[in-house]
Amino acid sequence: MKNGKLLSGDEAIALAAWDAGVALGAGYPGTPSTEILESFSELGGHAQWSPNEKVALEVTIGAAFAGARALATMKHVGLNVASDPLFTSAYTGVDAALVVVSADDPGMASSQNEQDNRRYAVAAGVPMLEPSDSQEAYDFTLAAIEISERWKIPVLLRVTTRVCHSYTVVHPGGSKGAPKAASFARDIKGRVMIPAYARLAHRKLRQKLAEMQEWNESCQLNRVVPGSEKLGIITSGISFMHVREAVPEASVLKLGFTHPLPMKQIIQFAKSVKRCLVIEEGDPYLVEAIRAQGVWVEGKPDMYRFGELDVPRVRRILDNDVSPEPTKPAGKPPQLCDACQYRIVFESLRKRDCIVAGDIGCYTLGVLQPFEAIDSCVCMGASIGVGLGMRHVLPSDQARRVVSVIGDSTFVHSGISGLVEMVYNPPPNGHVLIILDNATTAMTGHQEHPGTGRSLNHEPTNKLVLEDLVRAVGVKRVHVVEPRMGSEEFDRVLTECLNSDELAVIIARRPCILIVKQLKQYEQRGQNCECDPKGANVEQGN
Ligand SMILES: Cc1ncc(C[n+]2csc(CCOP(=O)(O)OP(=O)(O)O)c2C)c(N)n1
Repeated sequence: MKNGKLLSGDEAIALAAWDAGVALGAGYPGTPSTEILESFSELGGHAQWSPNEKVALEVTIGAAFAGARALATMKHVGLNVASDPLFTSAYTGVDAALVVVSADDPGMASSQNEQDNRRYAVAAGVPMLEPSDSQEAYDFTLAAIEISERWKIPVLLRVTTRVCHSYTVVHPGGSKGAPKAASFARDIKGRVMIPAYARLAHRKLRQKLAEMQEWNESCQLNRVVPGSEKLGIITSGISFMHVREAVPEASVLKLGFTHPLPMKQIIQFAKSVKRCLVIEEGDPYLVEAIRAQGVWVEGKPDMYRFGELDVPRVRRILDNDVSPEPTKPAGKPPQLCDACQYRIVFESLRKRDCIVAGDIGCYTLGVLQPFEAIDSCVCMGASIGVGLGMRHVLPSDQARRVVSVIGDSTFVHSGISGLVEMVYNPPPNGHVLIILDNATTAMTGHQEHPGTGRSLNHEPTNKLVLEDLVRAVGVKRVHVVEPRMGSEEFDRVLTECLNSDELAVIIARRPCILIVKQLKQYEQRGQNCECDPKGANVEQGN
């Protein structure tokens, strides 16, 4: 353990970014990625939460265009939001390193789906690295910086929950050269993606990928663990750890640089063993790519596509065991805190038998007993569009019961354009939107967002005042209400809005009970703390 540090994968990525002189880290919170930027900030790095992942990636693309090393972090579904700039930044390339961390959540410990973002590397045409533990999270972040600067291209660092949150020893060191000073160099054809320039850029991208593939054939990011000639396993990421424990005698080709794949090395390995199996979590990404080369390798039965792998599951795959798996004991279901103000909102919605288009955050727990007061939840921001769609087509007696419910961080993330839609295409009976403003991003561990008026490290910054924004968009009926036990006010306002046939926004404002103490500390530190639930002390952003 000499000189070693016990770090989570997220902390190791942050440390590598710090050691490599990354000038800017931007992201949007999301399990299991959140701690990367928080750790980077604690180390002294310039880290900031953006309103959403698309903006975070764009900000880091700008930094990398300007010659500074940059890091964008997000959970897997965040990359859906950021995919538009991702695809075209593969064409534009970058001047200094840009590392894009996609933290995937196989098994959905805390997500709405278990998409496998290795597919994004192929679709966007960006190189991808997949670490298996914290040491590799550190080393591969440095390698991603090196690759990014060598080929002038954003690199996807794809991690999963177990890598992000497990603690293993890291020996830091080996930084890939000092960063150069940021400086703008004009490159109009390379950066301005009008079709004439983009056509050239696409060809250049394919050329870079071909070169990287060749380099990958002999690079140190992939390695063979010698073993039995009877059984060979091709694997990557956390699955490598499970494989080593489940079958220590097998030969293993451990892939670290997983797009573009080192196909010659893979084929050579597959041919060197009697039985060759691919063990991978999630989609059959590796197995399909290898079989497309005309090489037969065994994959896993489809039942193991769902959820995380572990050592017993790897053993079952090896035995081709498709019998039902033992069921895990059910955990205690989550619930809203006893004193959570959302309880008042959901009781009121339930009482009125509202049809609730919901969203993602702590408040999604309103779907469970005793409320069962959420009727849909698709992705961040969808509550508004989905609610409007229902209002447009339902008969008016039902349409009038439709309410959209969204949290404050989620509203800023992707609800604002839904609000514009609400004003631009109002349904015949209007619509009611409730913004649950608890002054934080509670779900992911109480991160700041533009509506709190505090930056990532809780320092005061300009504040987005939600009611001003809603009015500016054109909503006339705007209520700011403090939901409190024993008070009828929220209930009364909701009834009024539902009966009005107008477009209405109710901002239910009361700080999350779990951060009341911190908010007081920020206030005492003379920071811009907006705790007044009625909005009486609302400070205009400047
Ligand atoms: C695209 C995307 N990014 C991030 C997340 C992770 N996430 C889910 S809800 C949420 C925000 C919750 O904050 P807020 O809307 O304020 O509700 P609260 O939890 O405070 O009630 C985040 C960051 C996600 N599910 N999808």
